Amino acid sequence: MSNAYAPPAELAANAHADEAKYNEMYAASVADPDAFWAEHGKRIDWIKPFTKVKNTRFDFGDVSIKWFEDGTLNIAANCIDRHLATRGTQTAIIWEPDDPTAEAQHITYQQLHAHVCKMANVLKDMGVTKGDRVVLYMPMIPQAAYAMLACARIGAIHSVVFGGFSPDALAARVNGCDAKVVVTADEAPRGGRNTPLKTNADKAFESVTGDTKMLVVKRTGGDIPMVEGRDVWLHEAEAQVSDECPPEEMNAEDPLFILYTSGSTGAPKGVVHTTGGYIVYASMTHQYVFDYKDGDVFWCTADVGWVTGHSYIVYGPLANGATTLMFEGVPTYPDASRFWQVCEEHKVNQFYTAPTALRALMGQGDNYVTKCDLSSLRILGTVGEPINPEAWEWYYKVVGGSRCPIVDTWWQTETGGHMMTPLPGAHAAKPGSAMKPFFGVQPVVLEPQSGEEITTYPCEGVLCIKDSWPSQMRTVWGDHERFMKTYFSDYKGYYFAGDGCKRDEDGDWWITGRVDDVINVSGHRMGTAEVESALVAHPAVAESAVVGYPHEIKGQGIYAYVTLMAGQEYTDELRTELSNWVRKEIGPIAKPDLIQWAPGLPKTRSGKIMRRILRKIAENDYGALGDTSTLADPSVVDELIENRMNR
Ligand code: 6R9
Repeated sequence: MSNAYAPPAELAANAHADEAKYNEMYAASVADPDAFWAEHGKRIDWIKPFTKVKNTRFDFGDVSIKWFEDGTLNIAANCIDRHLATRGTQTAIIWEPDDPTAEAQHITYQQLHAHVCKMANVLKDMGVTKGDRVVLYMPMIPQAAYAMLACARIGAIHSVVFGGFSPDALAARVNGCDAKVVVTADEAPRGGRNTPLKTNADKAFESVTGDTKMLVVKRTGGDIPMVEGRDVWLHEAEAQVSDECPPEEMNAEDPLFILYTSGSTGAPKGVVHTTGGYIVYASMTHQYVFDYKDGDVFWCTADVGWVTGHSYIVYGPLANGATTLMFEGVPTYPDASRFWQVCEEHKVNQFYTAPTALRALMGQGDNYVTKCDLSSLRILGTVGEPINPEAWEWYYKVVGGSRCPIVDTWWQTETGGHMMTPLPGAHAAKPGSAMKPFFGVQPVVLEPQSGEEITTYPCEGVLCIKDSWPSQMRTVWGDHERFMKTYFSDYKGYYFAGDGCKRDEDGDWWITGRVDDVINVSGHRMGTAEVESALVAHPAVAESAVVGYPHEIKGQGIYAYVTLMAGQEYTDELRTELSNWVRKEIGPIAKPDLIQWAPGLPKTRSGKIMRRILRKIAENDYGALGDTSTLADPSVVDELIENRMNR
């Protein structure tokens, strides 16, 4: 039995939900989802109120997910306009720039309204109308949030591409959704260095096939070329437009955004989220999971390029009238105290980050934390990957002073919001456990082969979800077949998350990691197939197989086995070249940590690479290689073991 950390009594007594309330609300949410969500759907301002609540089918071949389908609303109006009367002068966004000596900005709800309306009018002037796609390739600056909300205001669908992605990756996403405009900035400062976003976007545009325009934010003032007739400076265009822009009336099921994410096969998928269910669920989880109260300062350290930034920097907090902190920098610049200094300076109440950042900071020593005044902190959160108990305990004791409950939130790009997590006032959290499903979420453990539900516990198996929740993804952009095949074909009648899980003797949930060919590097999802296709795109490479291996800081590292073309020499220079090549093809987050030359790869007689074996070799776990009798040539395994890379 692992340790469990109960919330302080006072916190539990004042929380939105204590244990009894959680139990009561959870029971109601699964007993009668229609009634439960009809009630909680009211947390949002509807233009035309919904009369229908849930209309969802998980039948493979006929998957259809609709929530609040006859209601209409506008998300930007919910995140901004409806707060103006009561909190117009309250800070909506605190922006903390990369440079610690530069002044933070406080943007009020009134100011947010003006900024968003102006950007919306600029986008309209550039020809963007309801349903058009707009790609954002942005630094972590307030304009990233303005652009998302500006799209929401006029009914355009945004697709944020992480600023660390390469020009090729950007071009694929711009073409993938046929974007009308790409919003970017001259440069993105991070950790004291500037990423040349506009230059990257220019390179991407060499392979953009549509008639796409570029809207450019001046962030650093760096010298960048503008293309006449294609590129527009935001500050120039904004000077020409009004700061009023009426919000478009959107149907609950109109798409809000597309976010590309990695899967086990093929190119990244465009995950589609819609309007009504998404905002109901994002705002409700933000309120309950972080026990958000009026006046709190909430900080989620994610980048807006990931779903966490969408739901818990922008949409959830702003729908709740919160003060949300946006940080441009990195945890270790100028030193390992940055996070904690920002918490002290802005009196942060809820702090939400990734285990990989905690592991990196933990290694730098406690003094970076303890020299800061962290007494404002009330709730801590983690997301993105499993957290190891050591990092959890460090977070709890050193950062939280053993006062602050930790919410370990399991969810995905596809789920739109938190799926399993302790509620801070309700559950005695166990380090490493995602504990309990959020309201309306019905997780099940399936036996991986038979697909049978395991109802006894403790147990272990694959994690599936039995019924829909409001912020579930609706489809893959332009490919509903792929949506059904990816999530509903392995285990019929269920949403298959791609993760494995355990349920312990108390019925608490533990996520054990991906069971597919997706690896999780520093909390970022990487399809091994994507890295492989980048490698084989190099002229010297004949074949490659990529797997994850345990990495102390990153959680998982990228281990690539590479077979070269006949006649190519296996040299250290080429190894470095290939690493840099992947970096260029996809982005720095995909750069392999280790490349092992593999003149032969273990294959079945039908030619299928046996990744299970490659994973074991990368993990240094030869005792568990399992059955190798189906290999076409078992001797390649010995050779790979002999030459495996040290880590
Ligand atoms: C929100 C986000 C999703 C994958 C998911 C799982 C892993 C996320 C986790 C976690 C264990 C947690 N994951 N949170 N694993 N405990 N608290 O991260 O979305 O980028 O789509 O990644 O991340 O493997 O399937 P996304």
